[in-house]
Amino acid sequence: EMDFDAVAKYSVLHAKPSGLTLQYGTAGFRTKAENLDHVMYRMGLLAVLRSKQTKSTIGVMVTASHNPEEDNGVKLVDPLGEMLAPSWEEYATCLTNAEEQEIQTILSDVCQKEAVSLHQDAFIVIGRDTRPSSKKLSQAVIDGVSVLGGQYHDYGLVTTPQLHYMVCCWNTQEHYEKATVEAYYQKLAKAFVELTKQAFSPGDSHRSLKVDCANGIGALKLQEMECHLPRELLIQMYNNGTKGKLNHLCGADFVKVHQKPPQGIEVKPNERCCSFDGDADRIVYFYNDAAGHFHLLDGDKIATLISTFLKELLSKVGQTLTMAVVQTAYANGSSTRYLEETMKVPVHCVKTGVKHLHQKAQEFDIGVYFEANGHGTVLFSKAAVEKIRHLAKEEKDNQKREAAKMLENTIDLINQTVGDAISDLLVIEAILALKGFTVHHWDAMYTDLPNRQLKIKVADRRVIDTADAERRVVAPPGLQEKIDGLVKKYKLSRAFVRPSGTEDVVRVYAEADTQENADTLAH
Ligand code: NG1
Ligand code: ZN
Repeated sequence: EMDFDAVAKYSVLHAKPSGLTLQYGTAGFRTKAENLDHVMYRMGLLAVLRSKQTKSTIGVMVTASHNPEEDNGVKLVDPLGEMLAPSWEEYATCLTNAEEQEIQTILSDVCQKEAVSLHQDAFIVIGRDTRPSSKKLSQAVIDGVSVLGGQYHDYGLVTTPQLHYMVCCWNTQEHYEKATVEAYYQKLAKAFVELTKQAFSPGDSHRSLKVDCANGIGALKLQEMECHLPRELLIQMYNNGTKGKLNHLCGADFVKVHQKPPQGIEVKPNERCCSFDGDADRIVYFYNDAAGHFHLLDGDKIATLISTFLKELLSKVGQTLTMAVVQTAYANGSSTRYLEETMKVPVHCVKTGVKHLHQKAQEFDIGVYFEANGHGTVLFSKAAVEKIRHLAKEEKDNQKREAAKMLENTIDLINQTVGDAISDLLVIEAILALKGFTVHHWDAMYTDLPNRQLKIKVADRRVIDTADAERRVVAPPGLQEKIDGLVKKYKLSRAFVRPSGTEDVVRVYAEADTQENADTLAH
């Protein structure tokens, strides 16, 4: 039975500001922190129902990722560490916008529709980023969980991908004892050391990497990770949160959108640098060349590096596992072309939002997915993992067995639940070390087409409707024809518009043969 009196009593303590409506978007709820207390409480309630229904541990992460420090947000994490199922996103929106007296009815409706058995136990794991508002907001989540009799574990300060990983551990019988942040570091460090065994030889000079931590949680957690890593990898951290403001003039989103280095870090020519975002689920690399020109190595470059590496290993192992790269419309046209034509790797384009990429990537033995903004990971099918583990142990041919072992360590180094800046960093550093690549070698795999992204405020962004993985507008009528007309004026050009799922803006993307043309086309 649900204790409706208690639900009602606590709902008053977490009152909804009147007139406020919010939507569970691509990354959960996001808005100014002061408007989120009731959302947190209600997501605590909903997480309990989802946990009872799935008979699994559910995660609740309090963060607004790359958004300003004054913002915050919350998302629910489903049993295997993946994003919340779409039907439940609707319940989340409905519950969040309900008036206090409607809450009970909505909870009852969800229980009925989803056949939630109320006597089932519920277990919720909670995490939060370093925003000043996050502690109090996560306490509101705990209130919601507790009022419905749910049990919980509060991981406190963790990166978003760490929380996803914990949820997955709790729900995988054999692994639930590994549901600690310390075990996460140990697993990654072990895989990294074994994977890079052949790369670092004694007496080698250090491979150094400068990391812009966006003044966020990534700084704390990378510091903890670093204690477990071999000394050959020299990580220097900047924007560690002791001075600057979260995501302000720094972080992966800033670097990607502005196409320039973050503040707070001195970038010497040809030095390899990277930026995390505010909750450390995104990473982009960058460097300045000898002439002082800035080069960005975004999610597309990362996907290319990783898929090239995996393809080489697969051919050494002599296995015909299916592999594909999944991108969105924001992927640079050059990357798609390079993957398809030079690497002969199939590429699929899906709608923006991690859940769409994740879902598509699950269709292959090995599915590499990255958004251009640096969010991504690699998924290995259960069958592929079993095959690779078997070969790594039993294969008689030395070379094949060694390649299988490297694949096995790569699998262990990757956080398959969601994009993870720390794990991605280690995968990239391992591959660069093994290949003896400088950041310039990596960058030279292909040359990005000049591009521009803009965001525009309109009265109602929902009037824009798109099709074909958001690459074409179907409403309002006439808009696509206008875009087509403009695109025709430039060489190597492409452009599209779509309403953002996380901000009240319309996003415009354009690429063309020169930066000037890309800019003019976008504008
Ligand atoms: P929206 O606001 O729907 O474009 C943005 C990013 C997505 C994804 C989500 C979730 C771009 C163009 N869009 O979505 O890729 O990361 O935020 O954080 O980068
Ligand atoms: Zn993020």
